[in-house]
This record gives sequence, C-alpha cells and structure tokens, in this order.
Amino acid sequence: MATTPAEPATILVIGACGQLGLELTEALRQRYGAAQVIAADVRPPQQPELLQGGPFELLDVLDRARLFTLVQQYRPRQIYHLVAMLSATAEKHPQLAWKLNMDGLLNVLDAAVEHQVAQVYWPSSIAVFGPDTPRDNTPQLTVMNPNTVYGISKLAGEQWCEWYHKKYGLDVRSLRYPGLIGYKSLPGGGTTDYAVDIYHKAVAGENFECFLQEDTELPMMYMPDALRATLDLMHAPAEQIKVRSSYNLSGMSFSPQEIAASIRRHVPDFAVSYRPDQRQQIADSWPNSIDDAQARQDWGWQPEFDLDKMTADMLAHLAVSV
Ligand code: AKB
Repeated sequence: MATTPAEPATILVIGACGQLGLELTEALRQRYGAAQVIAADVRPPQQPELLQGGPFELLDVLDRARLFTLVQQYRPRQIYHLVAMLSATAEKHPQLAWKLNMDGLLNVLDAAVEHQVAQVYWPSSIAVFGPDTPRDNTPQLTVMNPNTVYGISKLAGEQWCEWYHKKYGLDVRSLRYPGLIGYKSLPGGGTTDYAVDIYHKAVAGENFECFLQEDTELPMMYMPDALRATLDLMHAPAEQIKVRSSYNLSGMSFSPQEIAASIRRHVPDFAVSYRPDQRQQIADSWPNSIDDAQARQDWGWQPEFDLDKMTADMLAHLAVSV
C-alpha cells in the first residue's frame, strides 16, 4: 500500500540531539512509532532518556558518504535536517558556519534527490531579514539583506530549497522560525537564547543578567506551537504549499522586560539586570514581529500560546524538574 504524507514509512531526523531535534524526534515517534524514526546526530544524546526506545545513528552531515549510505540503508520517506550553527556562534566562526549550514543542506538535498526521498524539512529563521527590512509585521516577501553569517546562510539555503523544488520536483518545505522556547533542553549559540535561560534562573531562585537591552522586542514561539506548525506543514497536501523558499511563522513578540514581568506574576521577587553584548547588534537587525498571513492562508496555521500562557507552562514544567 502506498504511504501518504500523513503516514511516512521511515523518517530520518538529522540533528536529533539539538533543542528542536530532541522534541521533534519525540513527537514523531509518538505519532509514527519509535522504530520508524531514525535519530541521527554528530554526538550521542546528552539526555539519552529523551531519545530512548528508537534507533540512533552517529552522523556528521558534512560526511557526505556516510549520509548517502544511511539514506540508502534506511530509505526514509522524510528527512528532517535540523543541523545549523546559530547566529551568535556563527559570527565567531564564519567559515565553519557557512560550511556547516550550506554544505550540510546541499548534502541532504542531493541525497534526497538521488535516493527519491519523498519530503525534506529544513528550518529557516527570522535571521533571513536584515536592518533594511520593515521591522513591524514583517511581510513574507520584502527586502531581506541579512547582515549576519547565519542569516546569509539561511537566506541562501531558502533559495537552494526553492531551486531543488523547481529543478528536481523535490518536496522540500521550510519555516522561518522565531526564537524557540522549550523546557526540555537548552538552545546553544543563538541570540534569542536568553528567553529560555531566564526561566531556568527564575525557577532556581537566582537573578538573571540579560545580554539584550530591556526593550529589544523579538519574535518568539513556544515549542509546542513550533512542533505543531512543523508537522502541519509537512502533512499539508503539496498543492497547498505555495511557498518553496520558507514560510513566515509567528507566535508572539516580546522584549526582555516583558518576559521578566510575565515571570514576576509567578515569582514576584525575580530580579533581572541588563548588560547588552555583541548579540544586541544581531537582535537590532531582526524584525520585532512577523506577518504570517500566507502560512495561515495556505495550510491553516494558528498559534496557541501567548507570553503569559507560555510562562505558566514553562514554570510549571521546570519547577517539577528542580
Ligand atoms: C538564533 O537566535 O540564532 C535562533 C534563530 C532566531 O534562528 N534562535
């Protein structure tokens, strides 16, 4: 019996030990069965309990031969390629970031074409926008001009995805994620990471020193919304997918002082100080808020979490784990 996008035979998740990868692998395994979802990463999981019960493969996505061998071996119907060096780290290691973010993507796209993988998912980011972009309600199609290595690599990646779709008919789909916030794992090397760290400090009863200015508003999203958006996008019928670069996606927008105020509704004496560093410049080049009308229209996107709903959920989950 032929499989439909709602029932993939095998799924390969590359970058399964990252902030998004851990949760997406778990969600996919719940949906399709653990044995159907191959988790792959360059290192074994640091929280093995999160990836327990399903297959795991060591894979450096820059090792093209190993990637092709794994794809040939498992014949996945879908690949989720989540590996990337994020914005702050990429500014420190521009060559390595470009190599990882670009060659990794091209290796995956080539492997998918060669081995007839039905669908590929690859995350883009709000980092594709730059200082010339309209900052409020940033539209799907607008001036981009990113000025970070990460943003340049994501914009180029979007255009490669579009090209592989046009040239080879590859069903590659993508979302421009805002900063992602979840309680299961920590992000690393991003500009929006403060919005995860701040909850951990609040629950630990510590003060928080923020590396962005108090009024720096950025687009953000709670992990359950990000997971739902990703799976909904991948399950939408192909004819509904009108954007083959990457979809704008919006959850909420807030500044450090607003998230601190939201936390103080639960932890009244929580203290936050501000010491902006080089990440401020990156944040200043990104939008405040995103217009995701196209995603809503094409495949019915609708976020569920606002700032206060996310705060209540984050604190409840983190409090039980301390
Ligand atoms: C980062 O801060 O680099 C990422 C992103 C917005 O893509 N979280």
